[in-house]
Amino acid sequence: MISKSEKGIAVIIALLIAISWNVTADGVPPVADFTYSVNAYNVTFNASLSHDADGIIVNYTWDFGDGSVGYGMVVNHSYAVEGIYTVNLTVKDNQSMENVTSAQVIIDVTPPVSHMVTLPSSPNGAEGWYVTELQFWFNASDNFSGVKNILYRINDGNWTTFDPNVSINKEGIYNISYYAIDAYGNEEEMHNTTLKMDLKPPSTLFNTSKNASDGWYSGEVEIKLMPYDSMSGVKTLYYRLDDGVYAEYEGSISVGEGFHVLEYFAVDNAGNAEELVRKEINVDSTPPSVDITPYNGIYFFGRKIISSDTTIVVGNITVEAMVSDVISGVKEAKFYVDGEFKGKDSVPPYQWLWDDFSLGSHEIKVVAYDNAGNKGEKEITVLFINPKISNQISVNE
Ligand SMILES: [Ca+2]
Ligand SMILES: [Ca+2]
Ligand SMILES: [Ca+2]
Repeated sequence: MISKSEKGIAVIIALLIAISWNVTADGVPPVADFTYSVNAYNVTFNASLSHDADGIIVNYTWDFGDGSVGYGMVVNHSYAVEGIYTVNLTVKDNQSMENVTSAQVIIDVTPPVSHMVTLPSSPNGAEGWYVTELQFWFNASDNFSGVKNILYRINDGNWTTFDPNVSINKEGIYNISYYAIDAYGNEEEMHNTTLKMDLKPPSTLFNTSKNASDGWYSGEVEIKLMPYDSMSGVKTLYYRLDDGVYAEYEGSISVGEGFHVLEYFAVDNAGNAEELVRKEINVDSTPPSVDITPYNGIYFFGRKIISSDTTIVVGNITVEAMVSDVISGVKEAKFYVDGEFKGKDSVPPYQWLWDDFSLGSHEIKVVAYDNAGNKGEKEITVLFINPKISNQISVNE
């Protein structure tokens, strides 16, 4: 322990020493200062900025920081390996007073190393494709002088100094080149990488070998599906008919009579799937069946009096077509007499009033159509006796 009085004595002694040093100091010490320039492993040191206020500098001593020393105002030194060296310069003046200064000298002949980082970190689609918006950036490190900047370009665009993240949200194939430069200007060899982005699913064109009429095909129909994709291309088109198992589409699809459902979707090479398409395909290849009354009997003003092998009608009569259709249903029935169109009916019962003047035999024909456009016919021969007496009677009344 030092007592309070001892402390005071120690301070006084220290002051006396300081005063005596100042008083006995003979002149002003020099000031050490230097510059240097680096060329790969070679450094030129120049201490001409060093000075002495009241004399001259008589000695320059360099400690190069790698275990070797040198002398002189301007010296060259070659380092064996890269690194960061602390260089000390000691200058001595003509009064043998010294001063030391130091600087860190970097030897760096190795370019930086850069990497590209993406988000998502790897392709999130099939076959190397990204299927969502993509971000990328660069990381770089350098051995000694530090990374100055990273340059990149997309396709044949301009070289750009990398700063923030780069986003790509448009589908395409991007060739990205990049490299880093360190503070000493050492340039890394260029990296090249390709990013492929496909954001849109394919679509499929639907084609048929014949046109539908009111939603009906009048016979077996060939369906052609033509998928296309703007970016990665179509990989597979899947389809199924009527709740079957999905199969790969290879050619056309034949759809026969009945009510059918065709479902399909295409997948591109990046794995994007088209939304399921559902088509109802209704095929009716069977024509309607047709029967006609009057038929095989003798009719008197529309009433059947007796059956007969032939058909004889006396007085006007409502001709009725009995039409039925198994799949698409009856659309209409048309009535012809001796090839001449007389009338049509699209609501059952399918009828037409035959009241022409006649005293002879005629061909009555009914042509019936189903909703798919199939045509069924029936023709009968009728002896039609209609002198129009009833009309004359009604007029006279
Ligand atoms: Ca470097
Ligand atoms: Ca696509
Ligand atoms: Ca039919």
